[in-house]
Amino acid sequence: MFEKLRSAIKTITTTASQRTLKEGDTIKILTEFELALIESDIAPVIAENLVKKVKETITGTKVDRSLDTESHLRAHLKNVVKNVLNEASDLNFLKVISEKKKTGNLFSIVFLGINGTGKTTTISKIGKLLKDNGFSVVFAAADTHRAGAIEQLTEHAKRLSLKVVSQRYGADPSAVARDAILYARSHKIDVVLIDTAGRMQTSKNLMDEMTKIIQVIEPDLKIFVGDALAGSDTVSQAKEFSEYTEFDAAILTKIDADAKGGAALSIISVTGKPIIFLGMGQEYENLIPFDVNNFVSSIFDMK
Ligand SMILES: Nc1nc2c(ncn2[C@@H]2O[C@H](COP(=O)(O)OP(=O)(O)O)[C@@H](O)[C@H]2O)c(=O)[nH]1
Ligand SMILES: [Mg+2]
Repeated sequence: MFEKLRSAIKTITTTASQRTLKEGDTIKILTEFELALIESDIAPVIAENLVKKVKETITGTKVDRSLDTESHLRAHLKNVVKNVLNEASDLNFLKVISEKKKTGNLFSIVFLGINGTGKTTTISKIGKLLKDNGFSVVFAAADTHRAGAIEQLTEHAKRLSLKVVSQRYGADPSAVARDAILYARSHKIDVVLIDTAGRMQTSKNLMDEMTKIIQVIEPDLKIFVGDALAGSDTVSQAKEFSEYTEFDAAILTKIDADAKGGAALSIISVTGKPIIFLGMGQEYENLIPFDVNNFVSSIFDMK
């Protein structure tokens, strides 16, 4: 996982340790580090900020070369990255849902993101996860634009033995979502998962549509779904969606397909919102909780 980012960090720290460190060398190493971060899909402004922080913490600390410059440098970088990640808000997904359930009220989640990032697939995975954890679930097929979108969600619902609420193509997505909420209330369902249409970055109509769904439904959670493979594009989508919809958390998909890893760090840093799950493939089980410590270890700790 995140092999590219991991090997960039390894290269930099190893190179650094093989040099006889002189004044000025740190700057050179840090510049190389910054470039490596950017190549691993970390947004330039974040890379710069990280390097600045490393510079601040490393200045004045004495590197005992006989000890191990490499681990010294790596430990610094690791701390800085960890602190950045820990600045984001926190969300215990299953816990917040379970707490709402105890009050006897319905929990609704809207999934947002552009076409093809994995929203529908992720909703199915979440549907299975919730079902396995004892929650009753209904899907709302509120992507009424994309050909095949309703059938795709319906097929997943069938396989998972879950109910899907849908209307015809072209129907008002807010109306579909509202229908699903009414259905869930009258059937005492715990959670409604609302699929939405992907917004092309230029299409204001679709963005307005998302805003309308959010206003009508007032969901308990708004989750942004981003494709890790799209790297820096995903970071700018996250930024834009965050500004328009103020989403609560993100899920990054396609991590299995050799994603570089920088997008994860950038999204958290840019939006201040946590990543709660990683999509690791096309099967229902291929969804793992995102954990800051694991992420940081997977990048920094040498095996
Ligand atoms: N490898 C991989 N493919 C995924 C993952 N999540 C979704 N996909 C695939 O990405 C494509 C688009 O997914 P879809 O859920 O339809 O995206 P949507 O347009 O956002 O609803 C499909 O072919 C999915 O099977 C993942 O975690 N890993
Ligand atoms: Mg879809």
